[in-house]
Amino acid sequence: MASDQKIYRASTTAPVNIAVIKYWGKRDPTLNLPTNSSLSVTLSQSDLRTHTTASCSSTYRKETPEDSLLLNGKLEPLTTPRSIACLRSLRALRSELESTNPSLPKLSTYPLRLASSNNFPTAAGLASSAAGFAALVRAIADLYELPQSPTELSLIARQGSGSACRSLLGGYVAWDKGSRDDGTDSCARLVAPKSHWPEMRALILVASAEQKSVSSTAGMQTTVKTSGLFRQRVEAVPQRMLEMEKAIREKDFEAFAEITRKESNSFHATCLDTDPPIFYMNETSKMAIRAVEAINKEAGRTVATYTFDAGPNCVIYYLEKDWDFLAAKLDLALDGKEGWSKERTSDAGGLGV
Ligand code: 2P0
Repeated sequence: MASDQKIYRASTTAPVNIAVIKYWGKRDPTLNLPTNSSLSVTLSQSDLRTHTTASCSSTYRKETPEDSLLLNGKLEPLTTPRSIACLRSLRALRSELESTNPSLPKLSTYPLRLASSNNFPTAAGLASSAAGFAALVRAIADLYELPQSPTELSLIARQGSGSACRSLLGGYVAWDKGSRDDGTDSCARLVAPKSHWPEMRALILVASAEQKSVSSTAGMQTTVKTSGLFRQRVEAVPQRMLEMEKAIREKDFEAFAEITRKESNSFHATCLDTDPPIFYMNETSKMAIRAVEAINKEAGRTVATYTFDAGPNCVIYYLEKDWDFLAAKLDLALDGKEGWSKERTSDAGGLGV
């Protein structure tokens, strides 16, 4: 029988998610098991997403026998322990399929080629690793025709980058920290689909597209070791998770907004309490906070809330009905101010999948 010369291919996109209850701290750095549960809102794929094509072929063995990744046009190693963990788990699932159905091509034995691109700055605190690993896992799972659910695949994506597990599901997504040592219950869970709260919108104010100076992985490890505030935070988060889920279930924007901004500020206070301190927000970020606080005060109600990840860029959540008011006031408060890029995304896109 002629050997299989075919090139097998699958493409997918995965969205960015922005946490409103933050993941910060690992109880097991190898398996990426977190010290607290977290919750995020999935952004629209028309605004921020990773596109990934996965292919494999027996013919690749002759050219480049190793697995490879082309990220934004640059060849990157797929030899990090995280990538290896993801590929090993996906190959194991494909291999199971092949052993129960011997007529299937032995894709699990072929070298993999991945080509991935982001339509936003990589590693600038815009959750690029989340979308990146989610797209990698989804693309290979599609290539291998795996029957596993998004929640099951989230266990694999988590090993690539913790926050990636939340990008496999759309809408409002929790990552339950789980209690088992092997991590088999530390996975993503759908809190509500996007359609549950269609008025919700996200706006990103880009303060800097530069790569962050302290990676999340390194930063959170130092925080766990050195911050006293971190221990208080870990105790406070479970109650906040419950309140946030309730706010989302009841579409209570006032409560959603309050928890979101307090949680962001608690996370950044913990970063500051780390030794040496970690500064993700800058003066430009603080300008955005003051602007949102002033806009809410002027409106006499909560029109918008803000959150910052491991970087200076600001994500503002608001309801569609308030866009005209918010946009006009933000323009007044921020336009022309030093440090702000005029670039704004997601203002009309709403939330994803
Ligand atoms: C989050 N962040 O919940 C929080 C908020 C940053 C601040 O998840 O080491 O890139 O790859 O598991 O997922 C960033 O952490 O870290 C993150 P690793 P990851 O979105």
